Amino acid sequence: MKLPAHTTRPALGAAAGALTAALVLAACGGGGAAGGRASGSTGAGAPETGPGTRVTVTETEYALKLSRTSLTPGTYTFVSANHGRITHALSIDGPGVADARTKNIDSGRQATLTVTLEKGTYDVYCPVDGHKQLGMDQHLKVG
Ligand SMILES: [Cu+2]
Repeated sequence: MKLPAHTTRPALGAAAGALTAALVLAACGGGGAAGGRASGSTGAGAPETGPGTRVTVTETEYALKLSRTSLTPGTYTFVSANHGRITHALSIDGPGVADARTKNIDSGRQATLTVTLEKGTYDVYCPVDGHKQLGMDQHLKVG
């Protein structure tokens, strides 16, 4: 009985990959109205969606806007939406988090970054060349 399941392992791996891609696409497609809390209950093992409390980061040229700038210690999933016209990304640096970053985010897309924050001050910025210096830089207090 177990043999057939064993032989399908590569196919299952591919299916999991496709599922992850589908989830990412779904996240990019909007549909925020359906409610963000549902996505965490799928248990599909997709770390991209993240288990943490959501914090929204809106990116434009050249600014970052966080939905919250004061947090308590814990795990957070930063949902970074690029509302600008050029490519951005999101990076977080601080206690226990060393320059964690999303992949590059094209205009109109979004990406998530899950980190565990401790007490302290974190630097939330865009790691794309020069953008931090141009103003895509925010401090986040955790305490
Ligand atoms: Cu940028």
